[in-house]
Amino acid sequence: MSDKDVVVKPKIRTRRKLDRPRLYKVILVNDDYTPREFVVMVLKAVFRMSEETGYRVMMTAHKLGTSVVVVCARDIAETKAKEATDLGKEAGFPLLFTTEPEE
Ligand code: TYC
Repeated sequence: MSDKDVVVKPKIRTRRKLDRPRLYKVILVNDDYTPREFVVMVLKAVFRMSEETGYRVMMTAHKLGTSVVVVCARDIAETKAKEATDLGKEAGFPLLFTTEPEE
């Protein structure tokens, strides 16, 4: 066989998780100071939630400590978490949204 005869071995493998970018969770963290209505207002404004969904997500964080708001691409998750946290900060509240990769 000369150098020019390159034998290409077909690579067949199952799709691995590495092929797709990881998704990120935006998490709402409870605190003792931010008014409930303010949290719902932020969820509606930043995450386009209905009053009902916003109230349910807010109450989950209020009762359990945290609540998953949305799962999306990393850059969107980080931008929205900052936007929502900043709305609280501007109003003088310690409202906090964090992000973490999905398992
Ligand atoms: N715990 C707050 C209160 O009782 C309301 C609240 C709920 C604040 C959820 C933050 O992520 C939060 N006023």
